[in-house]
Amino acid sequence: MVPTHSSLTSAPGTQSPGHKQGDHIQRARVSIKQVLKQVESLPLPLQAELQTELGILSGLDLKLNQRLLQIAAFGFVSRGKSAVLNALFAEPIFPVGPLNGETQWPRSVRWSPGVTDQEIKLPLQIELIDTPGLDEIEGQGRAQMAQEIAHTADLILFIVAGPPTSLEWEALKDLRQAGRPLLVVVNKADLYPELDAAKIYDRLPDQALRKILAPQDILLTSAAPTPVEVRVEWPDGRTTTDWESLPANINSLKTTLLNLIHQEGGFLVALNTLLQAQRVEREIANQVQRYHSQASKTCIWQYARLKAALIAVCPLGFIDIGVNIFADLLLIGTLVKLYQLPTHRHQVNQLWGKMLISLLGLVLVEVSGYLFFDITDVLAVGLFSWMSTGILQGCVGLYGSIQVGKQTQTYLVTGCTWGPLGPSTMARNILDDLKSPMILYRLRQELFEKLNKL
Ligand SMILES: Nc1nc2c(ncn2[C@@H]2O[C@H](COP(=O)(O)OP(=O)(O)O)[C@@H](O)[C@H]2O)c(=O)[nH]1
Ligand SMILES: [Mg+2]
Repeated sequence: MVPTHSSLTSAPGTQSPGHKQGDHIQRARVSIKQVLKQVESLPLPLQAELQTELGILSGLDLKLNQRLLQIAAFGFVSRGKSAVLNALFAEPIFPVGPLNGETQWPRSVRWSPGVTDQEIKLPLQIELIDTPGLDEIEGQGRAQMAQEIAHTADLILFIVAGPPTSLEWEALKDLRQAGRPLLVVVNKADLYPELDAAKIYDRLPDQALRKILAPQDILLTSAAPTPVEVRVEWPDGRTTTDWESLPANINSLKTTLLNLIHQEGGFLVALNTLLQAQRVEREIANQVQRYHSQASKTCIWQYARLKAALIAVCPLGFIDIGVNIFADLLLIGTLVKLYQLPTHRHQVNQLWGKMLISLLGLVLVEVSGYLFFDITDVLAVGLFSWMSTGILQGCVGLYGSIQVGKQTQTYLVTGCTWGPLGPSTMARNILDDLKSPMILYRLRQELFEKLNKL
């Protein structure tokens, strides 16, 4: 049997999916609040430059507070995107028409499905977003708009009319880059009586799409079926013809959406918000780095020169090694204080690795210096040898400190989202909680890889 989105149950003794979802939304809020607080501790001129990022973070906080799940409809022109959303909304809220360009700009509306069943009482608010046809917007603008909305949306409905064309599969592959769960809505099913969702799935041209789509993610709908001609026979014997409009048939889509929202809507909202927060925090860290670039360069050079000078003049190897360790630790501490970004264990090994290499380089020079000094001492050129060894030790110390300083910058910028309350850590916790056959579970591996890349 093909698992459906509704076949999820929590094992006895474990937390119910509803509870977990609520917890993740709360934790995501804490994480975003922490990033906002962190920005408040930055120098005022820098805060003034971060207004866009602050605006996005406040928007994300609001989204979590409202528990708002955003569902965006994408597809080529005239496939029935607006009609499908209207049918879900049960009112003609978005303009529908046979002409191109009825929907010029993305538009959104809050959707409260009339759910009476207590079992599937929705824990979230839902927003439906209508978009212009992917083939209606010109070139670069189209790709950019699609990616922007796709990155904001928590769930994407890709709407086609009848069997998808190869161009539509290509467009779907592009949308897939956003890393959001997808449902393929095959609309205008009334015009294609032979349509079969399983056959459409079998014809999926791309392995990457097959990885994230399951057969149950392909849904047939007739959002605005073509009226049918009916013959009316009057009591007086006259016969006339009339056009009768048929009701929309979007039951499979509605049921799938409601079950999906109930079973994993909270995960979708929390995860998407955290992924956006992660990108914003990363951008903030980049700006912090740019703001402090001169000060950090000066700091690295000062420590490196001081360390090099001390190592060069000090004749005792064990003191050189002590100075090396102490100066590198001091440099790291000063940079951490300067950047005021949260520190964490993520990638810290690479930093210790650089420190170790800096130390080993010096030890190597110390040891070879002693050997060389002993031999040349016998040859009575000791003073020259001692000086040149000192200079070499100083150079190695200088180089080591510059490397440690650079690695500290990378460590602070690339990993600031990995603190205990950081968006990356929180997002990873959500990924750990996903179970098959959740729609998000299919994206799990890919999202793990994306997270770890940052
Ligand atoms: N036969 C049929 N026509 C539909 C269906 N859904 C939408 N349409 C028609 O397709 C045309 C384009 O619909 P619209 O929602 O504006 O498409 P959009 O450009 O993708 O938003 C309109 O004339 C609709 O009446 C459907 O399920 N069956
Ligand atoms: Mg439209």
